[in-house]
Parts: sequence; C-alpha cells; structure tokens
Amino acid sequence: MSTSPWDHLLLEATLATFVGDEPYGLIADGAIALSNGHIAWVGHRSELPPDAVDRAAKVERLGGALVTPGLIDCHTHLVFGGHRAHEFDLRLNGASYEAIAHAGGGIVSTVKATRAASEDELLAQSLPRARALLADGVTTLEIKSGYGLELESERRMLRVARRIGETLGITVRTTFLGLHALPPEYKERRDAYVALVCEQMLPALAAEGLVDAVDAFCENIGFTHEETRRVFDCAKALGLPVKLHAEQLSDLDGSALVAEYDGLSADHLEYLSDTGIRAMAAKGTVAVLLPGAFYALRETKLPPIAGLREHGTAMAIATDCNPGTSPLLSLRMAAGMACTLFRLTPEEALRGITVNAARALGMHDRGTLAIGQHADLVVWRVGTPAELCYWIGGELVRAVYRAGRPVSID
Ligand code: DI6
Ligand code: FE
Repeated sequence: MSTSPWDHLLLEATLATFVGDEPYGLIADGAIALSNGHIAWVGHRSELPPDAVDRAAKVERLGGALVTPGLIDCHTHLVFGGHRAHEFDLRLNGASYEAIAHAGGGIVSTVKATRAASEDELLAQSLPRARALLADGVTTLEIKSGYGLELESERRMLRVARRIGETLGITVRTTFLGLHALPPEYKERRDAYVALVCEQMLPALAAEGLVDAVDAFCENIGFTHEETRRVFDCAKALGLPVKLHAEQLSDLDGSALVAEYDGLSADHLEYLSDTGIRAMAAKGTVAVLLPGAFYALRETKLPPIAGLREHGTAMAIATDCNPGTSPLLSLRMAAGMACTLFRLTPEEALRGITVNAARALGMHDRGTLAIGQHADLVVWRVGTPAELCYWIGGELVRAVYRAGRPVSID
C-alpha cells in the first residue's frame, strides 16, 4: 500500500461520484483524499487505510454534507458587451426572436456593443457573470466567441475568456463561433464572410492558441449545411474538434452533420428528428440541452428526451448564458429547469452538468469523483443530490475546490 502523504482528507461526506451503478454513484459516509491537485482516494469510510488520518496534512469532517464533482457548464456565450433587456421588453410586447433578428436586432445588436468595448471593458462586464456561475458551483466553463464577427473583436472575446479563467482560478475552454451571425457589412456577401472565417480568422486565432473547439449556428436565421461544412473542414484540417448549434428553431439535420464530423456535441435539439437521434447515437455525439433558451423563448416543442434515452445518448445540460435567449447565471437552475420543463430525472440532470458535460467538452479527467481525476469538487449546504435540482435559487454552495485548492466564491 502506498503511503504517500495527502494534502487534504474530507470525512463524513455524502459523495455523489457519478461512477458505478448506484443512483448518483452515491456513497453515504464517504471519504475523499486530495493530493497534488488530484483525487488520491475515494470511497466508504470503512475502507479507508488505517493510517489515513495521519497521512493527511489537513482533515475535515463534513457532517454528512453532499460533495459532487465541480460543475461543468459546457455551452455559454458569456463574454459580450451590453445586454438586451429592451428585446425582452419587445418580445413581451409581441415580437418574435426571428422578427427582432430580421429587423437588425438580436445577435447583431450585441455584436455592435461587443465591437465597441475594449478588452478591459469586456472583461469587466463579463467577469461578474462567470463569478455568478462559480458561486453556484461551476469549476469548468466553456465560453464561445461569436459577437465580434471580425478578427480583432473575436480575438478580444477569446482573450477575455482566457483571462476569466486566470482571474477566477477555474478552467475555461474556448470555442470559436465565427459562423454565429452574418455581420451587417457582409449582408450581400455571405460567401466572402464564410471565406474570411475559414481562411483568415480561424487559422489566425488557432495559431495564437485561443481556440479549443469550433462551433457554428446552423439555422434558417444562421448558416446552411454547406457553410457549416466549410468551417468544419477547416477545423478538421487544424486538428480542432467541432460542435454545433443544431435543431434549435427548425430541423435542418445539423445533428447528423456534426455527427458525420465526429463532433463533440449537438446543442439545443428541440427540433431533433429520429434520423438525427440515430446519427448521433451511431457516433456517440453528446446531446447538450439548453433549457434556459427554451424557457426564455417560451418554446413549446420539447427536445425528444424519450428517443435520446432509448438510444442511450449521453445528455448534458448547460446555461447557454447569452444576452438574447438565455440570460441565465446558474447552472444548477438549468439542471432544475431540465427536470421541470424537459422531465429529466434529477440524476439525469446532475449527470448532465458533471460527467456528461465533461464528455461534451472532450475532457475525461473531470466530472466524476474517482481516483486520478482532477480534485475539482463542491461541498454543498445540502445532503441529498436531488436537492440541487429541487431548490430554486438560494446559496447552496459551502465550498468550491479546484485542483485541490479552495476557490474564493465572493
Ligand atoms: N443560439 C442561441 O440561443 C444564441 N446563439 C445561438 O446561436 C443566441 C444568441 C443571441 O441571441 O445573442
Ligand atoms: Fe448557444
């Protein structure tokens, strides 16, 4: 038996490990040891090595508190300038999201505000949103570009995303979303914009180490299959994984396209068809569900949960935090919405913001409590996993650890 020292031993924990066949991978009266930023031991107290307490530099008794992996928000657009509360108002006065987009509002209005903001201003505006997610337990966060739509502004967004990770001490994965909307200056020149994205923006930003994955908005008000394919081909040539906004407002069969490219995930999926489900299942594409957008748009078409279950497709849940369709600043709230609106079980929803969200980011070193995993974890003020989905609001986080160290959530 190895006797290497542990930095921290947590005892009297209710562990939701998301490993094994038990619901939630639950271990009541569990213990977890952290060493060098990783999980060194996890299991039931009765199985702890006899010298466990002596081995640990610090021992803490949690009195039955729930411990989960650090939460993972695998789909956000949280770096942007301004906000769109006025469109919220317009929608409440009868305008549709598509009508607002066609009239020059929507994504394009956030593009104007984002282009006008300096890097420091963008950081100052975006950091509180990331801080809110962290305060609710998020330790790994995906952030997309897509409100710059020209090289310099896209670069600024991605740099701000990286700076958010450094400032808060959490992991940030960046996604290039050049094909988010057609910039106004390219209105009659779609091809030229797609060429710019593929031939200049993506290669330049990838060379600067600012891009971990590539996404596109495949939609009637977004980009076609062929345009998406062009950017996916470039991503592939650069060795970058792809994912897709698919089947959010209509069924363009984007899910089959992203599956064809061995993509990480297809996201939104309210209009996903049986064909799409089968294509995703064949490739193990993760289904990322975004109930915040469903809620804010008052969508009524539900994603086909029964079909996804039937095919054993991994389902992840994310906030989609963005100024237009999902100004949502709590991943735990997204999980609760997935239960109430989409009828996911609390276990499915919690797997969706831990283990399956890690899969959606292609990160297999987190999202579960298991030996060797990153010591990213949350100690909660509750003792039952379902409570994380059940309580609406409230400050349920007691402590957050990232790579074994406490993170400040103030
Ligand atoms: N789908 C969405 O829900 C967001 N982007 C996208 O492609 C909306 C972004 C916005 O309205 O600003
Ligand atoms: Fe989105």
